[in-house]
Amino acid sequence: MSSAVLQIATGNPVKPGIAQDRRQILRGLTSSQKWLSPKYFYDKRGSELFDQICSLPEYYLTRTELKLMQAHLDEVASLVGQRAAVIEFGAGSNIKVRLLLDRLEKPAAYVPVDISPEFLLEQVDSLRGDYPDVHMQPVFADFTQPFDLPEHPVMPERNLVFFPGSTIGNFTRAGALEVLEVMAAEAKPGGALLIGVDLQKDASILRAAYNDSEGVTAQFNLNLLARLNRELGADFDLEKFRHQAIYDDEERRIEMRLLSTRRQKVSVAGVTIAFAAGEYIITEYSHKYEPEEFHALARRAGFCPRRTWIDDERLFSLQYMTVRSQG
Ligand code: AVJ
Repeated sequence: MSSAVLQIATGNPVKPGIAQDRRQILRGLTSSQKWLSPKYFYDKRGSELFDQICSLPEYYLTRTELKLMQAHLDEVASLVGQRAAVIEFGAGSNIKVRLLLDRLEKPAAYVPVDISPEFLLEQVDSLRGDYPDVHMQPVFADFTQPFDLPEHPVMPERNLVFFPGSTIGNFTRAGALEVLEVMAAEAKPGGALLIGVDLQKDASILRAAYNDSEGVTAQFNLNLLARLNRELGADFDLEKFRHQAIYDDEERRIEMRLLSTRRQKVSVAGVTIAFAAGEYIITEYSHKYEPEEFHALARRAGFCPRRTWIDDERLFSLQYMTVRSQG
């Protein structure tokens, strides 16, 4: 096969960039509490900065998850069995999918699901040559809503939904339940989920992870404004905004903000947005769970937790669960 055919699951035309998200972006910026979705972080520059974050000494998430995967994927493979279709929510890190496909027994298909057509094609093109027997079928969709799965030339034994990186933490607890419900519906009875979930821990460790000493996370956060300047013709002055990441004890989450250091007006896609001095835009939540709390949430979504692997420092968890059969 030459280049990948995109499944259009949303009915929307496939266009790169955020211009078509203008309305959602303006809705957030004109709310009384201003917000922007973290899904817009990942343009080319944002993805480069995120890669840098992943190798920061303070950012324990990625390396701990990779260690857990290295140590336990053989067990995952024996639980999953032969000819699984791997459905990845978000076209994420190449390294993690490769680790998984390398360990699974005769995987039948790989289906990344993402809102970015560029990332989908890149992901699949970089894997295709190395996994000639795995049917690669990217799906262009917003995975927070149910979507149709493609057919495969080899009938998979079961679906394995893969959602690494604790991206589930971006959602509120209520939102995470909904995403888990979509995953259970996509995995289907007999299917399974392998998910990375970041754990509650000492707030000082969490604050350091999102306020790194090199300021990479600050650049990552501020790049969101640079992206609105580039793609929506906004005129944010990046010198007049500051990165902030606080830990909210009650909600058990990191909250990332872009704080206006003065009273100012900004134009976004032709709309004027006023900021008071000290007013901020919420750009990301990163929720932290106790393992049992996440199990309870997963059970409500129709999963049966089977295995949870946690590192010795109790920083991060890798969880394997199966879809509960009806009744
Ligand atoms: C990719 C959503 C898991 O919440 O830790 C890293 C993104 N934001 N540093 C996270 C992120 C700031 C990350 N996730």
